[in-house]
Amino acid sequence: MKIESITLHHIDMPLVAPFETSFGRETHRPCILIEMRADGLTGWGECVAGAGPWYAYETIGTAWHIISDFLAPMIVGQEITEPIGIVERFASVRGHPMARAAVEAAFWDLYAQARGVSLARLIGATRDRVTVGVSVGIELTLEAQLASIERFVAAGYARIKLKIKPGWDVAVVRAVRERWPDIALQVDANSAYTPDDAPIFRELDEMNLLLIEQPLHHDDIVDHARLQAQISTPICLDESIHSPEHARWALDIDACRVINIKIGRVGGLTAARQIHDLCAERGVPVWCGGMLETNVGRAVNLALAALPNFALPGDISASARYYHRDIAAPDFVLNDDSTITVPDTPGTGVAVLPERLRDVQVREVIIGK
Ligand code: OSB
Ligand code: MG
Repeated sequence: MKIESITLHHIDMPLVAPFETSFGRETHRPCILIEMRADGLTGWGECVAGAGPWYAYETIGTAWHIISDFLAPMIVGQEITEPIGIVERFASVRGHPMARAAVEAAFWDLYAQARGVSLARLIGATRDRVTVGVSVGIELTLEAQLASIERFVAAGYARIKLKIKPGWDVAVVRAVRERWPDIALQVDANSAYTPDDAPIFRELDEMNLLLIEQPLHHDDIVDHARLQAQISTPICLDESIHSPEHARWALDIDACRVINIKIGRVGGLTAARQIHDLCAERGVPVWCGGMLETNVGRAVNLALAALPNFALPGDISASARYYHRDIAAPDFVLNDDSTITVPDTPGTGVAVLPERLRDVQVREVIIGK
């Protein structure tokens, strides 16, 4: 396929409800959509870099710069036959995984469309529905927190992930456990703690959690290994795993017993599959994380989460949990068994709606003709 053009769309999506983590409260989700044209087809990819450098160093601004000034010019006008051709061309770029992943995703969509198969089938999916949970943001009071969880439980989510931060941890988790003694529950600290907080994790260790996600520094594996040795609840790494190499290093020193795979954080679908395969070989379960994606990114997450070693529920909730009007259709809905159906039409299985895109677009640039 000869890549004719790449268009970057910077959009800003109002969230259905504010989403708060240990690094802040967000009411809007900006993102960059990549529109790639080749052979009369159009592929779409979503860049999950945020408004500011809080979850990761990448932002909308850095991703815009890296994609428009470096990545797009490397491939526009080029004949590229396989997704690995994109990965190889980008191999000289250090860092900026979310920028690389977005462009690679648009190519995967094109590639699957050209073959007339769904992305899920193309990458080796073994199921047509994936089990999902919901990542619940921090609320201003315990009462409001319990009420928000209640709404998600009532909506049918069988696994709840609570965001925790210093001062909002043991007591909250205890209250949730008392109210829902048997629900599948896990927590995510987004790197808000230090090794001195080990006593907090020993208390959480008594609360029958599926896992504790990224308790310590966002680039650490050594302190996580020390903490894992003190608790029996599996530590799950999110922020610390930027590539298949990071995954291997972390597993080699027992820094975690579960990995949250996010396509953007690890630099693309190819790398995400490699981490999945490595973890499968080592008997380590993985699950698919989320970045409050639009339906464009969510469709790719669903394809990935349909691989066999995605053994734990993903942070892939129904479209309505995030946005009133998504920029792509169809919306994803939650089935009765806390699953979401994996698209089975060619490509990612979602179509961008031009008029909705126009309503939320901030800027656009075209590279190529
Ligand atoms: O740490 O998993 C995280 C959202 C933005 C940044 C980081 C994280 C999250 C989530 C949301 O937890 C998961 C979702 O998309 O539903
Ligand atoms: Mg996380």
